[in-house]
Amino acid sequence: MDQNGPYLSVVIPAYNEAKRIAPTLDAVYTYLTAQPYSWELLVALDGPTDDTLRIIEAFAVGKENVRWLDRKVNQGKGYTLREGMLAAKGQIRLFMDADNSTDIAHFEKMKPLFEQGADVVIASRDSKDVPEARQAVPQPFFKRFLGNAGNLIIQLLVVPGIWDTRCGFKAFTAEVAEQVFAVARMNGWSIDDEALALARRFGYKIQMVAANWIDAEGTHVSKLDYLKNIFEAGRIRWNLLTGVYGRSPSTPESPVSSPRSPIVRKP
Ligand SMILES: Nc1nc2c(ncn2[C@@H]2O[C@H](COP(=O)(O)OP(=O)(O)OP(=O)(O)O)[C@@H](O)[C@H]2O)c(=O)[nH]1
Ligand SMILES: [Mg+2]
Repeated sequence: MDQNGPYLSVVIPAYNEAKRIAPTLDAVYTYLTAQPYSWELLVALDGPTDDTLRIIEAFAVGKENVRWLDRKVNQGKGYTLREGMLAAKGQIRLFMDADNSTDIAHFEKMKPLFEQGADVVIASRDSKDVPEARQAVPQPFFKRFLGNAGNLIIQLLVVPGIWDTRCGFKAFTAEVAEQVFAVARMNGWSIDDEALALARRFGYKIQMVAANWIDAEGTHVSKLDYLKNIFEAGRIRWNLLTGVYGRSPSTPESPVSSPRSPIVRKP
């Protein structure tokens, strides 16, 4: 492992994924072991109440590039993702969903963009963002409808010009990840919108690749979350307006005290 850390860190925020995570870990591990570059796989947990941790412990045995962190108390995708993206050591830090709904091979479209100097590359499921984007297995109608409605407010307040800010497959250079996730504050689903708004606020460009989305059975998103998204978009806008995040990475008015207690690595 090169002293600047591995080339790629794959971070998977996961909560109660006993039914979905094992095939994803297999697919990601198989893909990464076939790559010419160095890598690590980091699962970010926050106190799953099902078998998720035992499945990861069993999977990680004898695999040196596979580790996890466990915050023990459920705080939300955002909170745990921040921890994961700051604990990761990769020069490129990619986060993806535990249900592999945008599979790891999509990184192949991102890698050349990073080689050309990209700061942030995200996958989009919306053909208004990237014409080739498609939902091979579309999300249920209510999710698409509420998601699109929510997106209009997110574009208005937080991330103009991006029609799908929520596809669980986004990559950042280490420099951007360190700055964005150190000051981000959203503990829930709005972390994706906040991270994109912060990357822009700090002067970084966001590039997009087409997702071939295969919606997986099961979701942690409740109908109430769609309402929460609107309030959180307002909070992010307010934080941006009132300088909570600062204008540049080095001057956040009030850095978030992210409790970085020691990471639970492999026993
Ligand atoms: N650590 C942690 N991860 C979470 C939490 N809630 C959701 N996640 C993870 O976030 C990822 C996305 O969750 P899903 O339930 O697949 O959400 P989804 O319905 O696909 O949402 P969309 O991607 O917007 O369609 C998965 O890896 C989840 O395990 C949480 O409270 N804590
Ligand atoms: Mg999903």
